[in-house]
Order: sequence, then structure tokens, then C-alpha cells
Amino acid sequence: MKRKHAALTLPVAVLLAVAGAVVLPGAAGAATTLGASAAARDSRVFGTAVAASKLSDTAYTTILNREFNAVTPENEMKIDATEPQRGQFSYGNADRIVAHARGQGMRVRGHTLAWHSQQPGWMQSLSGSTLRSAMLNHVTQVATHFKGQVAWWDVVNEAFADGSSGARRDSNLQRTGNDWIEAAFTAARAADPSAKLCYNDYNTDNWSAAKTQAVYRMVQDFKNRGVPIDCVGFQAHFTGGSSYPSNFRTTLSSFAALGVDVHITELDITNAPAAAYTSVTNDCLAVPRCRAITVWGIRDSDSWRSGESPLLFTSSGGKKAAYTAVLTALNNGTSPSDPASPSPSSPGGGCTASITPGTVWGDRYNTSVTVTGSSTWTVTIDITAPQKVSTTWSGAFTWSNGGNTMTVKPNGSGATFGFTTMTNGNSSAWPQITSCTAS
Ligand code: 9MR
Repeated sequence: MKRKHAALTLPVAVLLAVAGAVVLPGAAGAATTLGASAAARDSRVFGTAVAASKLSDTAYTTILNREFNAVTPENEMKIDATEPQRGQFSYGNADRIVAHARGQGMRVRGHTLAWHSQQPGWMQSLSGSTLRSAMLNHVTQVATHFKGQVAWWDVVNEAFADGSSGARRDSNLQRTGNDWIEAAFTAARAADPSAKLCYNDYNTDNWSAAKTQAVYRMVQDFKNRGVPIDCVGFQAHFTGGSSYPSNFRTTLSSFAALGVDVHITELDITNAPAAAYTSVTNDCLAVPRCRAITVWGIRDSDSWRSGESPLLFTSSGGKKAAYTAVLTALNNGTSPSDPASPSPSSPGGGCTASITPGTVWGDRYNTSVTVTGSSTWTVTIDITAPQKVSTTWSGAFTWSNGGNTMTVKPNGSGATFGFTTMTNGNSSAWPQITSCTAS
């Protein structure tokens, strides 16, 4: 896309920038790192999972220190790490990560105080009221140890069942009584009143999934009853066969409407398609209460699913196309609460065309475009070869430039049209609106 942009004549480039339809890469003021760019979008953070064992790897810390402004200890704050023997706490590795983060001015997402998994043997063998009080003591001790150093805690992790039941996950903690989650939140609030307290889960990204709806109802209930919850984490592991859902933005905005912040907490995507990473980033930017994006590792070799190469940096530390896509989306991004945002109805060519990314499959993805400012419009969009549009809807489409520039006019079905693009092996480009002209 850079080559295409460089070929634009200056007046066209200026017009497009003014219209808010396109911000050119490298435009004045564009940030050059993920953390700095997220910070410029209404003080968001861009974080990564960090392993204490890698803090001695300078290739790793060079990227960490340069790119990120938040960290989540990948395993070092889990129950088996922090209380390996009952009543004996062990904070060495977690403290090392916190010290590194603080030394770099990064914030820390604590992960996690109460979870059915990675319990030490002694906890696995407890049940009933003994387990309940051991769990609450753990929450209190760990949150107290890190008081003032952890900005957000994943207080409870993964407490809902997969599938269509919408039920709680069966676990020794769940069997202590349905109120174990709110008890954990109340204990965490008492131990560290200034930390933001989150519920965190996976497979809760699709708004229509039963699990998502069940978590939503729990958060709604907590807010109604005054249980101290401040935020909800969406892991966004689009790996292992799970794919990015086109209604993710609806999920984020619906939870935010309950009065909680939302975080994308463990993002990774199989083969790191740039289009899907762009969509996730834009979804967060579109929701003012989406305060954080965290990727689950730095280089592909750091990933828990390294075979799927799902992260933003290659194993040797190079920036992947997905990295550039995320940085570009952050730099182009607007947020309703961002005072620097261009007005969505800014004039330019007399109308504004905005892209909403749709479903992404392995070989193709959907895009829809909504035009505001005029009912008689002409929108031009560039597709980068070898990508090719295979299906269109709700507009009158014509083609030029060997089939890679499309011109769209209204066809009587409204102001939103859409199309499917085959990636044909190139998953690092995405459609670019080059003009919107009212007539
Ligand atoms: O990435 C973590 C990996 O190193 C651990 O072996 C694994 C053990 O359960 O946990 C991984 O992190 C998980 C996170 O704590 C919670 N959500 C799912 C993550 C991936 O499994």
C-alpha cells in the first residue's frame, strides 16, 4: 500500500487526509511504536504477556521495552507460582517482572488470583469451606503483596463452561458455592482498593455465543448488586481453530454499556492475518471503554501456540505484516472520546466513507462500507493484487485498473454496501478507500 500512497498526487493526499478517510503512513505526528500509538489514542495501553525467564534475553527485552507500555506475567502470578505450599508465598519471578515493568514505566495487568487451572497440589485436594477460605486468603495475600503495583487484576479467570449451556464451569472452586466469584472480587477490593478488578475469559468474543451471554448476565448482576467489578477481559485467542467473530465490536460495546471497562487480554491469531489484527484493533478503538490490547507474547517463538505463528514479531524479532497493520490502525484510529478525532461528518469530497471490517476466513474476508454526508455518492476503493473481490452486495460496482480499483455508487439499497475479498495468498493488505465524492 505504501507504493500506492506514494504515487498519490499531493492535492489528492491532502484532500483524503482532511476527509478523514485515509491517514498516510508516516504522516506527521504518527507514533512509531505500539505503546506510544495506543497512548495517543485516549491513553490506551498496548501490552504483552511476559515470561520472567526471558528477561535475560536482550533480543526479547529490546522489543519489549521499545514497543509495549503494559505487561501481563504469563504464568508467574498464577496460584501454583505464588503459593506453591499452603501459606508459603513465593513472589520472586513475579516481582522481577513487576520491577522490570516499573523501571520502564509500563503498567501491570495481574493474572490471575482465582482460577480452576494451575492450582498447586495442595489446593487441588481441598474442597468446601476449607477451599473457600484458602482461596480468599490467597486473593488477600497476593493482592496485598502487589498493592499499588498492579493496575488491573484478573481476579477470576475462565469460570464459565464452553458450549451452549451458559452454565458455570464445574470446578472445585465452583463447588464451594455460586458466590465464590463475588467473594473473590470483594476480597481483592478490600486488599487493594485502587486496583481495577477484571473478570477474564475466552470464547466470549462472539456476542451471540451462550458463554458470552452468560458472562454478560453475571456482570450485569454484579453491577446491579454493587459487587466490585471494574472491567472484563476478552482473551481473544483466535488460535486453535477459533476465529475472529465479526460481531466482536458489539460484544465490547455491549459490555462497556454495563459500566465496565473492556480489555483485549490475550490476543493471538493463527498465521497473524493483517486484516484480522486490523479489525481487532479498530474494534477496540471504536469503543471508548476499551482501554487495553494485550498480545499473548512478543515473538512467534514466545507463543504458547508457536506452531501457528500467531504474533506480531517473527521468531528472530522482525516486524510482521500484522505488526504494521496494528500500528497503522492505531495511528489512523479515531475514538469518540479522542479530542483529536476528525469529525465523522467532515466534508472533503462532500461525503465520508467508513470501513467496518467483517468476518475473516482463512482464504477471504468481508468488508462493509457506510457512506454519510450525501445520498448521491461515488466511492472508490483500491484492492491490492493478488487479492480480488469475489462477491459484492448493496451497491452498483464498476471496475478499472485491471480489476483492482472499484467504483461504487448507490443502487437503491441504502448507504451501506459490502464485498468479499479473496486473499489469494496475500493476507497483509486490505481495502483502501481512496475517495468519496458527492454528486
Ligand atoms: O501461555 C500460558 C502457558 O505458558 C501455560 O503453560 C498455560 C497453562 O495453563 O497457560 C497459558 O496462558 C493461558 C492464560 O493463563 C489463560 N488463558 C489461556 C492462556 C493460554 O492457554
